[in-house]
Amino acid sequence: MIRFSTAGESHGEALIALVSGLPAGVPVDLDFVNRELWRRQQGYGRGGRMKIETDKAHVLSGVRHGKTIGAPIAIEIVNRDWKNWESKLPVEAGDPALHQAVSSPRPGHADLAGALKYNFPDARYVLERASARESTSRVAAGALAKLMLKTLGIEVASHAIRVGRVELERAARWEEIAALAGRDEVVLGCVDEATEARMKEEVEEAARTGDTVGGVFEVVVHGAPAGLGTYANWDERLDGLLAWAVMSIQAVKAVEIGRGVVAAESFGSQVHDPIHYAAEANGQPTRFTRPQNNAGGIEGGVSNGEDIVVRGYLKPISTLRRPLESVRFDTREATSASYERSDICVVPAAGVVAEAMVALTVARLAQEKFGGDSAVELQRNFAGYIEQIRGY
Ligand code: EPS
Repeated sequence: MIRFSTAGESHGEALIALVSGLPAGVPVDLDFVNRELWRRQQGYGRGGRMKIETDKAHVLSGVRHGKTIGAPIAIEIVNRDWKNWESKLPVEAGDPALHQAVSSPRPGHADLAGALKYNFPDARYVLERASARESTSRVAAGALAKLMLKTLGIEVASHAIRVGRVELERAARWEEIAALAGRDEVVLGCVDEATEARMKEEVEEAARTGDTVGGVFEVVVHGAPAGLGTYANWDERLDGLLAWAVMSIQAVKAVEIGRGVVAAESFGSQVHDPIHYAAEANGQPTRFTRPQNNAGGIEGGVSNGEDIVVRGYLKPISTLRRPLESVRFDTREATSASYERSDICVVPAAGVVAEAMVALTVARLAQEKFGGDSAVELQRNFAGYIEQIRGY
């Protein structure tokens, strides 16, 4: 079963992703992995750090001759910024005079809670690990999960549906969302050009005023069969697992499955997706069809064969150029929060991170259901199940 963990600090030497449990024989396209890392760095409103970094996956183990071998995969992504921090954040004791303290905590960031918890005199070490730079490792791990899912015909994509006050007011088709990943210039990752232009204005306003702006991204899983996850146990429900995975992303403050938020203020007759029956449904291996997908492809904690739809709600980044009120750690005097540099908006980048987290979750549940130590075995088991559903 896929498991993964990450290591590394924002201004340390490198970030690490350790992924184990992938079956042997999954083709690993390094250009694809690096393209995913590139996508995470894009978007209008990203900060100065993205001009320094060109994230590249250096695979140390578990992949030979372009395929997984069933052994743990270690990936290193070097921090180019490290050369500016080597003496300030040494592994050895180093020179305390070079320590670059984060002297007043930023409201909304982990700074204060982290310093209290770990008994640090300032927030330097807190931000080093709490920073969303860690999400680079998640994207590398998620790219491997996507490559495994691809062998089963399952794809994952994302798009921006809100930046600040600007919302996408029409439905987006899967083809439009999937096509965004092929764009060589990412603005805000919205399928609608006019809406994207208004989203850009929202970011411009925040930039002008020294502020930051949040938003909402939507992740869609296309081609997943009915039957992933289960209602049998609370901790095996697909919706619960996806919510956990997406909520764990830095700056995500709410997660929605399908139209969950609107559903809460609607009557049941307006919300639930009618069930129809057709001899053949869009080439999908089911004959039950749904004219709409408010459930986001999950009913009772189980995938129902429709696209799986997960939304993440992002707070505005908590590092503001026009800092908020804070207090000095050392003297307890009132001051403004520390500021080095920051992003203004990260909605499309967070969508890429969420794709990774969703892909890792769906890949794990697919492995749980279909098993297999090799890609061949996994695909055979998967095909057998699809055949079963087709004959239902
Ligand atoms: C990030 C790199 C960081 C931040 C950002 C995410 O780089 P630096 O701190 O050197 O500017 O830009 O981190 C945060 C949003 C945060 O709150 O810490 C990245 O690679 O995504």
